[in-house]
Amino acid sequence: MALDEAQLKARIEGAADEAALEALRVELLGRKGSVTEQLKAVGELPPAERATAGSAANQLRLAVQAALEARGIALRQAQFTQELSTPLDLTAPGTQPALGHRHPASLVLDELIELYWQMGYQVAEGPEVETEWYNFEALNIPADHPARDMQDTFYLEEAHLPRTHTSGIQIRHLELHKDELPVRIIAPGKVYRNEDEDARHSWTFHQIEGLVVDEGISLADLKGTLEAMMRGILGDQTKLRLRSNYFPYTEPSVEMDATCVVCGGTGKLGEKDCHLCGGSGWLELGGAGMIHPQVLRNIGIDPMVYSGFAFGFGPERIAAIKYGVDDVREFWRPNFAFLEQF
Ligand code: FA5
Repeated sequence: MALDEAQLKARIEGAADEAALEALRVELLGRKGSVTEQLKAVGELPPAERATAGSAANQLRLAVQAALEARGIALRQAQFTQELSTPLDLTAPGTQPALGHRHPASLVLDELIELYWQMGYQVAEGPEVETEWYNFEALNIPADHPARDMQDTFYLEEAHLPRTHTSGIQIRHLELHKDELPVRIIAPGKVYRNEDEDARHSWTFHQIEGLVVDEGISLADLKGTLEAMMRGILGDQTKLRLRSNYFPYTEPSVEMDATCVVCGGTGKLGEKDCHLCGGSGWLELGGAGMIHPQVLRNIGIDPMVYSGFAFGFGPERIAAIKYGVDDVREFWRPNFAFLEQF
């Protein structure tokens, strides 16, 4: 039976909402819809009737499509007008977007930068992918030197590597500023090593490098600077110790330790050795020393006139002490319950 166009249009115009309109679209124009069926039936008519019936069925399909579209627009407009006329409740509570926050290593770095800034230091930066020259050779560590084993890493193409420490920034900065001495900088950044990870070692961590070059700089200046920094960031209750050490780019060299946060400096937890400090009672925070004369010569600075000191600290170790964290690997795990405490 032929469908009545006027009747169909009336039904479409009476659709109360978009869901009813969609149901009607399926009923009429869907794969088994009545308008679709009427179009399909044209092919079964005697050839003489096909042209007239086909054109009528097609016209009906177009009219139904246009009516569906027009009703859709009218329904959406009505909804929009209604939304606009609904009064806005300005007192309704808003939805608070979740804000990120600083990572504990960044908090410590920011505090250190502030402390050094007060002491007159400037912040310098260097690339995370470093050349062998700046990471090792300019620091008095040639290719065959056993000191390379202290900082194992993987190599990229053409003598480049993810930097193993921030000490290359000393060289980069001095090359640029050797004619503007004295210099006083700190250089914070991320570093990478091939480490057997444990509670004190992760394979990605931060360092903050310090460098001072001037006439008449001595080990006493270095010691005073380190103590001022440690008191500033960890408070007077933390005990510090300097012990002699070896770095190819400083002479003499020292290592700086603070009392372990987990065992309180005893090295023991009950009968067992403390898992964080390994039983020593101390936590190594950084290395330092007076810049080796050869390093100054490599850059073109006369070591008979100028001397200086450098140091490099691990902010994660400082954060571990400051916040009582017993495993530095936590800082690099995607553990929000842990990170959101800071
Ligand atoms: C150095 O990297 C020297 N470049 C430091 C230095 C600078 C010496 C300037 C002299 C002059 P070391 O490998 O000890 O030294 O690392 C320095 C500090 O980085 C350590 O004391 C520790 O706090 C931190 N650190 C080292 N390895 C790791 C690690 N795998 N995970 C977390 N922190 C680390």
